[in-house]
Amino acid sequence: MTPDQPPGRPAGGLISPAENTWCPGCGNFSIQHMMKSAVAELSEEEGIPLENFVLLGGIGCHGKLVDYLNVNSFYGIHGRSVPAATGIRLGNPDLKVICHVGDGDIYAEGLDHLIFAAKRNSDITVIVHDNRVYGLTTGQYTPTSPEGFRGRSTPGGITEHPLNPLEVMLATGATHIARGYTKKVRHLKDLFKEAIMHRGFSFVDVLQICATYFNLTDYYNEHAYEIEAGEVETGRYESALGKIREWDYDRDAPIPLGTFYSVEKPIYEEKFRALAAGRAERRALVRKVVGEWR
Ligand SMILES: Cc1ncc(C[n+]2csc(CCOP(=O)(O)OP(=O)(O)O)c2C)c(N)n1
Ligand code: SF4
Repeated sequence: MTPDQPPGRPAGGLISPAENTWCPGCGNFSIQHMMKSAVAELSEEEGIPLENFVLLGGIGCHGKLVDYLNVNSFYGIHGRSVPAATGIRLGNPDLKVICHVGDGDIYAEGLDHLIFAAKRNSDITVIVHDNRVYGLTTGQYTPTSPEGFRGRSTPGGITEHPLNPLEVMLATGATHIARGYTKKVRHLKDLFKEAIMHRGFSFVDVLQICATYFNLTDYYNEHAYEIEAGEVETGRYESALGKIREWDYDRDAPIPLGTFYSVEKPIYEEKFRALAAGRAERRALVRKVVGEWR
């Protein structure tokens, strides 16, 4: 962000001048523009200064988003941006910390970090660009690729069943769980805003079109539908689980989009700070030890 942008006001300059190298038709464009709009609108509506948004990227096509938006940002290593996000949020409670991760990045290399951030109810937002393929490395299968998927590393088709990431998140303690689709952009923006404003661990799996290695546009257009108000009781675990299980990322079935689960619970960063408060002696000792190693 440039220093002359006034805090708290959406700026036209939220798209950075970095050269964009995504393929034509890539769903990442929708995510980029809807995140830009979500940040700008939340800044205006909620009075959040633009410099209080922090984006983290994983490694892959998805991660480039953090270069393309003119907002404070940080690249994690492959699958490891989530613990860095928790650290940033722990260090500064005023920040809105948003991770943009890939399905290979976070459901394979980084799954442990995702699970533990959800378990802790860390007050961060995780947006998964779920194109169900490793895009940047040219088309290998990921944990959400459907059974039989023929990719560069599996020309005979994979013999594994995909995992349902929403079910994993519900089981491990995420307090806000949603799914969007890159062809339903207004809906996607609303999901982003809701997730960012949720207090606690919020998770949005975005069905993202990879135009080059796994283009599921026709399939999603035919199967995806928006959940209507009252169709799921978002405060009730069993109701959310029933809706989440309508589609298992494999079989032919209607694909619900929207918010499945949203509850308030104490957040990790506050509990941790409360624990550390009043331990001045210990903090001084830590500083002394760190100082000796400098
Ligand atoms: C630990 C580690 N393993 C493998 C790689 C190589 N690598 C870089 S990007 C990538 C695939 C990224 O796929 P995904 O997370 O699905 O993101 P996409 O490119 O589809 O957005 C891999 C395997 C790496 N950088 N680090
Ligand atoms: S390979 Fe797929 S995910 Fe990567 S930029 Fe191209 S269309 Fe997008």
